[in-house]
Amino acid sequence: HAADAHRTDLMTITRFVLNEQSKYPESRGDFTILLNHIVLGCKFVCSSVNKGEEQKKLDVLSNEVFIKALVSSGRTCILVSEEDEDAIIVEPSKRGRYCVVFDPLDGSSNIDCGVSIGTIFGIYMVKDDHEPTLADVLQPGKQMVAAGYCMYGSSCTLVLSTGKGVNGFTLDPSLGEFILTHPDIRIPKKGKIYSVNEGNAKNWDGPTAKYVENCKFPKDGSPSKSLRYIGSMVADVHRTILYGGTFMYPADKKSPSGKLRVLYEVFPMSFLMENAGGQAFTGKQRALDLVPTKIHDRSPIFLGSYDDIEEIKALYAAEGKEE
Ligand code: P6P
Repeated sequence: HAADAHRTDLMTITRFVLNEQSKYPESRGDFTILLNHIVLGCKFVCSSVNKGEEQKKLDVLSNEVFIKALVSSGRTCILVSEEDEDAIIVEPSKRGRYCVVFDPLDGSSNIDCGVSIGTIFGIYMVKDDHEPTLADVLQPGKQMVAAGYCMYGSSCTLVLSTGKGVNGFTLDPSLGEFILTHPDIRIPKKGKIYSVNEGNAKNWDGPTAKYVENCKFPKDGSPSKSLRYIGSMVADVHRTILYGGTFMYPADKKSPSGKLRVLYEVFPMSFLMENAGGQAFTGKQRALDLVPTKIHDRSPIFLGSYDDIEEIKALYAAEGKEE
């Protein structure tokens, strides 16, 4: 009967978050309402991706759906989307205390060939109801109260952290609910996989080149690591958090700040990694300590298994000493 009990448990993402929030007497359920609107956006994108909508429309459609869902939640005051040059300041009558930074459809260039893509989001909370300004979102990632992604692939999986661990939920299309399927995700302490675009190798700096070399020709005689690179951040990060190893988008001579965006790619994935027992490093510092100066800033990123990232940090520290 255990399986049946589990089946009738119906731990939906809403119930799960309500349970979590009930530990905070002062919480008025605002976060749960906000999350429900993010979940609504994810359900819409999931059904559109599965209908095989073509990329152009889907990019724009997803962005509009998330903006409308977030504004109508009445719980947000600033939105930053990968698709919009400027931040969106929510009209006063609909304002709440949360700032949401998001990429509505990350990796969308992969849509037409069926590779998994995803929505990535991070949530900050403003302290009071002052007139919102960019300063409310130009905050280090460690100030986020929650972060997550929804991967649209063979199934639709939403992975979320509110700062106390990481949990995964899978959309049950017959119920239209995200059901808890991956409770308390912990990334393996060390992995056997590295994930990077080797096509950029000629432009890498010393420490990155050395780390990748060690993955392929281990000095300690251990087996070589496997290279897995999908080219869709949500898919590469999802594999990394479940199987272990590293995902890297390093700086290179052509792009000294790397390619990935701080607010809605680097910070949410770093927040999840740390909450799953892993690490996230920029090559210079802990990723979540970074203070963005502009809403579309980029940063190099090395994230994944705790011990593997330690190796990368040691290589950068050694380079620092050589200089
Ligand atoms: P490259 C997709 O375009 C994306 O923003 C991320 O999802 C992905 O990790 C990265 O860029 C891939 O970039 O340069 O390796 O094609």
